[in-house]
Amino acid sequence: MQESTLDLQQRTFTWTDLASQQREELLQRPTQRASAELEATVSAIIAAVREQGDAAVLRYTRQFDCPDLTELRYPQERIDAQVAILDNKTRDAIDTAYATIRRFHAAQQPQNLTVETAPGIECRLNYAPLNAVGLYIPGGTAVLPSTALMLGVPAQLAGCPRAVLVSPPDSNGDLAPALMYAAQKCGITEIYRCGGAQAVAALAYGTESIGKVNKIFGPGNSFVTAAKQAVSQDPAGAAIDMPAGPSELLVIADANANPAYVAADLLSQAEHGSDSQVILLSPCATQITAVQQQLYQQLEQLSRQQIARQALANSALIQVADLDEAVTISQNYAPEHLSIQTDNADDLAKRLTNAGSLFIGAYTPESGGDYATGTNHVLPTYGFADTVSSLGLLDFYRRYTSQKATREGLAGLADAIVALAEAEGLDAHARAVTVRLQEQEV
Ligand code: HSO
Ligand code: ZN
Repeated sequence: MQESTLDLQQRTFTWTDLASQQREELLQRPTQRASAELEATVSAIIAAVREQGDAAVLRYTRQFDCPDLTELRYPQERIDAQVAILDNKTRDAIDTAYATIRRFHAAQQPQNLTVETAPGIECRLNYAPLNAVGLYIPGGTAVLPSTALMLGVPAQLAGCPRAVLVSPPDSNGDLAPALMYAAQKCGITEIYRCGGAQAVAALAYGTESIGKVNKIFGPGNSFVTAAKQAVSQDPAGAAIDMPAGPSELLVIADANANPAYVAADLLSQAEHGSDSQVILLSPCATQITAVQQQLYQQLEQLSRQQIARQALANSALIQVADLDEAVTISQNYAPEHLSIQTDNADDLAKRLTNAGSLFIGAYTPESGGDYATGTNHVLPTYGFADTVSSLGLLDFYRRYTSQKATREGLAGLADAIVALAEAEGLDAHARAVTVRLQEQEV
């Protein structure tokens, strides 16, 4: 898209002027490439990986990433060599981010529970770390070592016995030094050089060199997302963290917000991808005009301005009647990230529950949470934030229960169990209780 074609005035609306269908269209996410064609391509890739294992994964990786790759596993000497060349500034930044993310996630450690639900009946809720987790780190237009921390830190804290990292290599067959350092901090040594649907299939079903995992985490492009969906629906495949889509940010700003901050935040999500979506809700027309000007000005300084421009073309600057209307719209849209830049940001935040993560007040840029405040940046998109949680330590555990009854405990519940079994017409259920209580106590 050319510079001249971005007309922000055309992306500016007044909510009360819009008919309900227009409102719906405006807040629709950019269409995902979940076409029949995409699904067919992905299922062909998955089938090839299941049939041919490493040979198929290597073939796709040579085709898309590194023409001469002969081995998927990234050898430890090359990992160490990459870590050794990382500059100190990035190393220190990763150390800082690792510490805050670890602090926030360590506090989420689940506690097993034991409850005596009736005399002689003990019920337990137990948490067990997932046995093998696959961490997908996208390649493509930006290398994201921060995502390795967001997935690797909770995997490490949960004590998952196996944590495997996959990421598409560069054309020399290498993975970025910062990514390797982040992996090393998280204690990840099992690293494979592959990406896309082929990497997801390899993790889900296993190949000669890549052992199967139980659950696959991490964001990716539309091929990765479609592959994750497909393998999660197959009992022989693997579970997934959440349906992930393009980045989203909704900002609520009042007249006193700083338009330079608001624009900078909108651009920080717009630069992720041309399918990112950013939305501004403000009751103040002057604020919206000032944000428009800032967007044009700041765009000029961005290395990824073409991407940001395309994302802005999908986005909306909306004048609302008041902050109550902004709350209603935001709750309905359920954004991945929600930034509140208003005088009463804390109060407003209490009413804004449908979002992956909230960024409260003028000094909390969304990018802070992307890297270093400590919250997880893997968040539900596409409006799933009204039911799906942001990624956390618990996602690396499974929960299961146990119960133990004494003879007296069973006797105390016997009438209830037998009556319910009879009400359901399930005689054997009732008998499993009565047979025990008929016997003489030994
Ligand atoms: N904002 C992204 C995460 C990220 N940002 C990684 C920078 N690096 C999630 O929507
Ligand atoms: Zn980001």
